Formats: sequence, C-alpha cells, structure tokens
Amino acid sequence: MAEETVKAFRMQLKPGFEAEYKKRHDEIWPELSQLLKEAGVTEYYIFLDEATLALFAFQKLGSNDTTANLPALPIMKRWWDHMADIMDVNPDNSPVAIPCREVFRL
Ligand code: RM4
Repeated sequence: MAEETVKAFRMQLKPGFEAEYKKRHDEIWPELSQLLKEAGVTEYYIFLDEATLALFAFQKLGSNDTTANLPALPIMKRWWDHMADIMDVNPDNSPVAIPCREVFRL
C-alpha cells in the first residue's frame, strides 16, 4: 500500500485569541474549505497547545496535491488577511508556518 502523504507545521496564536481562533474556524468560509479540498487536502486538523499557544497543523494530502499553489489564490489571501490580527504572520499576512519533521508513524 502506498504511504499517505502527510504534512505537519506549527503556527503561533496571539495571547487572548483562543476562543476567537476556534470561532473563526467553526465559521470557516465554505469557499475556503472547497479550495483546500480541491488543492488535495483530504484531512486537516489544527490543535492548540494552550500552554504556549502553538498551533499544530496536520494535513493528509491526495495524489492531486496542489497546495503549493494556494498562496497565490485570492480566497486564500483574503482568509490570511482575515486571520492576520490574531496570529504571527509574515509581511504578506500568510501565517508564519514552521515545518515539523515526522519522527514516527503507526
Ligand atoms: C489557519 C491558517 C492556515 C489555514 C487555516 C484554514 O488559521 O490561516 O493557513 O490553512 O487557517
């Protein structure tokens, strides 16, 4: 069986925005969900470490993975603008995303 392609990265929430971050994702724009699925994201989880406010993201990617193109797409950029006030971001408002290295799978 082919190994699944998985990707994990860490982002950073600003203090005091725990509930707001959850709320915005509970209300994620349908067009953004659609965009992510079309880019090959088959599963996407984000976990919050409440002690450090690190956001740990984990994605499963299909063979049609085009997530590398997402930063250029207007809906993605609009979402990043929408989230920029509550996360650590780069000058273009994309979140600072630190890749995490896989060290185990079962
Ligand atoms: C995150 C961040 C990520 C995006 C998810 C849906 O907070 O903006 O880049 O993929 O939302």
